[in-house]
Amino acid sequence: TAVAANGHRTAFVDNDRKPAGHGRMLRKEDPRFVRGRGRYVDDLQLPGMLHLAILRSPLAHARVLSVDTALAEAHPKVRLVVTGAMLAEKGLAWMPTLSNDVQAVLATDKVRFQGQEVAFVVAEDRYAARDALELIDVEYEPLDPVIDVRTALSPEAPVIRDDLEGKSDNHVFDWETGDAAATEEVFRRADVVVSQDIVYPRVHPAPMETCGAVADYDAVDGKLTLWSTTQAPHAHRTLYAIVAGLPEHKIRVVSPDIGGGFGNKVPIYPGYVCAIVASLLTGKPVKWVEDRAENLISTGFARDYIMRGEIAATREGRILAVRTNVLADHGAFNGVAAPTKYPAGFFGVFTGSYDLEAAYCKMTAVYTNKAPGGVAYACSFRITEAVYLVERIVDCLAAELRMDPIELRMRNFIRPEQFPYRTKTGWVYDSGNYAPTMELAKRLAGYDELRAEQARRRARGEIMGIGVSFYTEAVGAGPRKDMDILGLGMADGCELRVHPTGKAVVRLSVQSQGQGHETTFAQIVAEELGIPPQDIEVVHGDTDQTPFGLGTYGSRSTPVSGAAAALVARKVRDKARLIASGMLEVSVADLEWEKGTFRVAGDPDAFVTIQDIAMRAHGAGDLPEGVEGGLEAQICYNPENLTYPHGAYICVVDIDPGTAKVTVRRFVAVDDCGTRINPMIIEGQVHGGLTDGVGMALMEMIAFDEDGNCLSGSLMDYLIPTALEVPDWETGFTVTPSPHHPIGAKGVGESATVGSPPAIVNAVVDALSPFGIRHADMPLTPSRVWEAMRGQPVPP
Ligand code: MCN
Ligand code: CUM
Repeated sequence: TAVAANGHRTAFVDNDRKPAGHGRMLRKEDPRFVRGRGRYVDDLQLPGMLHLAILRSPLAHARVLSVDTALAEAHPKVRLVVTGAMLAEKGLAWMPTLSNDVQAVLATDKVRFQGQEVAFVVAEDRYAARDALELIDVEYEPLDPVIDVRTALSPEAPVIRDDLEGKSDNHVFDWETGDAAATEEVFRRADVVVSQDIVYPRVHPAPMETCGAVADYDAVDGKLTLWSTTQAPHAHRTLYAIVAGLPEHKIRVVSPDIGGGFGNKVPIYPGYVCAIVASLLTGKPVKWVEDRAENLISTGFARDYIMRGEIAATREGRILAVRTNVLADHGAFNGVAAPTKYPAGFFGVFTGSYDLEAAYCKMTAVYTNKAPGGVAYACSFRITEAVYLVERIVDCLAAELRMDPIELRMRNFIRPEQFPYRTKTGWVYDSGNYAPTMELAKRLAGYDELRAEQARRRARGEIMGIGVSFYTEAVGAGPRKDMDILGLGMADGCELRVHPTGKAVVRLSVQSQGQGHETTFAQIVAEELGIPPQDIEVVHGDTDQTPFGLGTYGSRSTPVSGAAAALVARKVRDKARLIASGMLEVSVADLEWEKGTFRVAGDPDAFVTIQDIAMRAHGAGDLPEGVEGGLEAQICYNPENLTYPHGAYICVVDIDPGTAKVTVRRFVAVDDCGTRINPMIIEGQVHGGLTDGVGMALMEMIAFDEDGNCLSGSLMDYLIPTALEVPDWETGFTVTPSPHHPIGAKGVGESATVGSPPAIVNAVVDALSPFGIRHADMPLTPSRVWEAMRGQPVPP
């Protein structure tokens, strides 16, 4: 293991030399991925399988007058054509969304966004299915589209959701948090008040693998198997049971290898339901896999918040209050996958990492003629938007006070002795120690020297910026009493079985989309039981094989299922202790546990290993009174609270004065996710999230023209970063364990995506400050930066 200059271990420990527990370990799943042997939904080939393709609306808002399928049905390879009207006859034209709204499976009355599902074709091969789409003749009556969220609530705006009884406007919900009056009072007496309009544009997770499903209904035993790209197989199964009226035990949802989810694979999409309907009607397995354009224009988008941020402070830089007003664009259907009580996700943590006197947020959500979604793209349930807001507005305040942005943050951090800390919007941060994390980032970046370099470069007419951000996230939803999705409480099961020879299998309710659960969950159990991770098989993503639980999103796997895995292993260890006492003929109190072995206190030669115990548990020998055979346990873990990871980021950018192109030259990220299970995987998660941040800050946006045509339907138009656009990431870490998690771990899967966009934007704004710029909206493309500079030469 090498130690880098930043004090950071860079080498990994060879699998074979790391017998058990936490630490760097190559991923158990990678041998199959690097050999091209992953099995994704689209790899599935079943005998007699048919292929489904979806006809999508070319218009953003239009009445559907007629759908003529005669020519498509006459296509020799077509087996089935289904329209919204046909689904309506079966009561299947509409389905519930995860936010208690409804969404059209296939349009009946109107189309409400470009790309909406209108009809589907099932054919012998996927080319024929696609070809036959061209043969369907749909007559539309175009309606005025509602595209600008700012005018969606004006009385003249056409009503998008006239399907909802009594709906006479485009309003989805109002939501508020904090104390309006107390905040107003603080703002009135503050020395300094800064406000800024801030847009977090609509972006898209754009996972490498698009969404898809294979549905296989067996009419003989009445069982439906659905292989699908889902991050939450159990929750989806329950919903299918409710929608399709099938008994739940006759539905099996399998989520095989997934090529990236990033929240895009949380919602239930019409395509999944269409595949199920098609299999029920044809009696054959049916595959539906969307293409890139379909993924970008019709599936779960992210963000799309228009925010006004206000911050109040003393002249000395003591932050007193934060206030915000948000207009949220939810698209045509409210398809946000957020806990029922949290229509704006966890946006309520917009007070950030600071100890304030008051805070208030008012939000209005509206329908527009755009694709549904909203909670996706490593958002930690909208904490991306919250952190961006507070970290941008704190920088605006720093500029106003002419104070260093790190200094301003340090003065206002919640102090370590204040944890557990209840924020002014009611969130209880479990643990944190912010100043050392900020200090470490400052040291790794060489911050003071960077400022000196910036001054030298400015004098030479170069445009360099340094940006800082600090985030606190809330990840690991439940507890179940506070959080549910469609009435299903947010808790997670786990089962552990140790076989006679001491090999184990652990079954999880969460599902990896690339995060490496097969490795880290084996490590969690290994640490508790002393069985090497290689001997622990992780089973996930199959409702027939795993206990019920709510799935992977909001970085909840480690905080919730990770806790379940540790506790189930401890249950097994408790039983193993009883068996060991019988084997060693001593009382339980005389046994000492040392990873994988029970020893008799004071007698080094008297011990049994967990493997010996496993054999005895299944063997012919006697077990102590009252102890059943076998070595297994199960648990359903209901978290006490969320976990609150934090981190400090520093970004250095250079802007080309001739082209206005921004280059991220350096990026230092110090993350604190409590106890670290696998540092290599954590770094991978952080690198991925930082890359997302560069994408959002500089390149990515789902844009529409005034007719509602999506202008970002391909990766030529929706730019995502590659290795060429990102620097060599410089990472560090601090460890502040969660007090309520059995191993002290907090989530990390979305941290860097949450924390990095403000650091990059703050760096660009810092670079442009000599031009009198205080804010510019993402994505900071060359044209936007050029506009901000107005093509001016660098001021002296
Ligand atoms: N980990 C660890 N020590 C910790 C915390 C986490 O070793 N203290 C490890 C975990 O055990 C896991 C990984 O890091 O292997 C991420 O853990 P966690 O933070 O619990 O997040 P989840 O596993 O719940 O993953 C979900 C999260 C989300 S919500 C999005 S969005 C996102 C992300 O993960 N999508 C991803 N990272 C992704 N990474 C990949 N490759 N693909 C995606 O789709
Ligand atoms: Cu919000 S994206 Mo992740 O929680 O699946």
